[in-house]
Amino acid sequence: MAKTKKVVQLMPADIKEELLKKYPPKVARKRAKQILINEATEAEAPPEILANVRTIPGIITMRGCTYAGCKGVIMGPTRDILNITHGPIGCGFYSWLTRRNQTDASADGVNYMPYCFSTDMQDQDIIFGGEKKLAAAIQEAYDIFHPKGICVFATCPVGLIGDDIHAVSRKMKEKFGDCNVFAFSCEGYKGVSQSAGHHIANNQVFTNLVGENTEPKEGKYKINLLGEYNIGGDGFEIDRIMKKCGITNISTFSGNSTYDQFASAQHADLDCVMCHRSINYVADMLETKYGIPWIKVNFIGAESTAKSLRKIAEYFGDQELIDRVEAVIAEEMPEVKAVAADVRTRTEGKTAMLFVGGSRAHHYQDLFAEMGMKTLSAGYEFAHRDDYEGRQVIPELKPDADSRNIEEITVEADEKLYSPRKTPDEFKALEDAGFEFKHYEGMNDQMDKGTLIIDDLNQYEADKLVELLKPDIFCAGIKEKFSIQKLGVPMKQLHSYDSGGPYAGFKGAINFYKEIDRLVSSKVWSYMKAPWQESPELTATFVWE
Ligand code: CFM
Repeated sequence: MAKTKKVVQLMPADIKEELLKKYPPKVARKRAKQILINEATEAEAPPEILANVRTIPGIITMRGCTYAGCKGVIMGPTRDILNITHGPIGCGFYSWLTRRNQTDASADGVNYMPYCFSTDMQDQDIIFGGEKKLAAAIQEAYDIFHPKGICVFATCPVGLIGDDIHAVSRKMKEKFGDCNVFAFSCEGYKGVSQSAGHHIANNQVFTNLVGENTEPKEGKYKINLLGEYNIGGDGFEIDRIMKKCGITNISTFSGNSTYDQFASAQHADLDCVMCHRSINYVADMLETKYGIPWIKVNFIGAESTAKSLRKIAEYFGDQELIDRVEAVIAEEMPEVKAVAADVRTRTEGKTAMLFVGGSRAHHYQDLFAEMGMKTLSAGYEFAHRDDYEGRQVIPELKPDADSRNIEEITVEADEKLYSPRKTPDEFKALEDAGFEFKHYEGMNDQMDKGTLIIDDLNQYEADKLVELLKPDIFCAGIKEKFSIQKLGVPMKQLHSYDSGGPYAGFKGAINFYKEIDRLVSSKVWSYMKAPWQESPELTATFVWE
């Protein structure tokens, strides 16, 4: 795309029509429900978005699979649980170390992150069954490493041939006696996206691990950080700030996490949920079983970080903590503000598009706003309606054949371990003062009227959107990176952060401002022209055109 002047006067409805124009009618009808013109600020009933449904075959989606959500996202960042992929080697290899979830093994030196464990299934295993091979792999891993826990992950062929990975794991667990072995039926095709894999992983962790360590944990203000995966060291920066405030993080689900952290989660007095999509139901289960209340937090953006810290302090209600949090904010903010003021001279008024996973397309809008940048369009790959429209829609969500495929576990209050963290009066006083428990307003609420919110954006639509709206930066993942850059627009990966980060917390905000400033101020991509853009040698039309 040649460098073009910005003459974007298109109405959102025109853009939507333009995106749908090339589709066959049936496809267009379905996609139309996933492309929303945001009117939530004025309309009486905010429009509904279609989300968490299967991608239409043939469309090049940005999504990943259920195995990716289970093994890669939730269990991948754990450092002392040994994760074995039961399947052909590709699934293990491509889910190994590509997500940039960082670990620090300095405490005890145990870190399985650099290893890729796979049963390396071959044709004969698919034909005759792979259970023996799996048992041998678990045995070998145990003999070499003696880990506290071994997790087994099913890939597509395992489900198709019917290997009973749970029975094998149970047998090995009994045999070892000192190693917790459990498995996940997270075949790639099991759900519509990686979101199903999160659910499968979290259910098993909750059932097989949480609550196991009954030894009390030290700390005056004890929290769990749920849904933080330490991409590019985000979790390290959040931990640094927590420590400075005197808040004890008992367990992070699951960035740089350990077996013992999961096993001790019930000792926390507050659950703080970062990524709502991947874990909100665990927060609910922890509350039901142990009595730990939960709040939504966001450490992406300096202002959001400050707000989240204040919220935690308000919950504990201790003046000492409230003062400490204010002191930390006062100490950290001046540098953040100085960098923001500098970059703003170049970033103010610039525009962004964000199409990421199930949470970041929302959270990162705060960082862009701090730089004076406007989000033109955004969407999630695999979030559910509540991540767009807010948690109040949860009772309306109807289960379909795909969601019914994912186990829902029922949790009850633990006879011994359940204890309410505050009295009903204390809860009421907090709520009367405007404190919100279990609250997430979703992405749409924050976005301007008339912006386009698009679920499960695909490659065709991404290219079209960029062509029509010409944002100053496009944020998505590696699959989108090069096609966007070829359109002359800078692209920032918000999954892996390219090679950057951390972007969470105060120091992270500074890193992000500088990185985005560098990207939007550079003209290099707009100077490029691919040979076929100058002299196309082949043109074609679709059969239905
Ligand atoms: Fe949550 Fe994530 Fe995300 Fe996610 Fe992910 Fe990720 Fe993501 Mo990539 S858990 S939903 S499945 S915040 S790997 S750390 S960046 S798509 S927006």
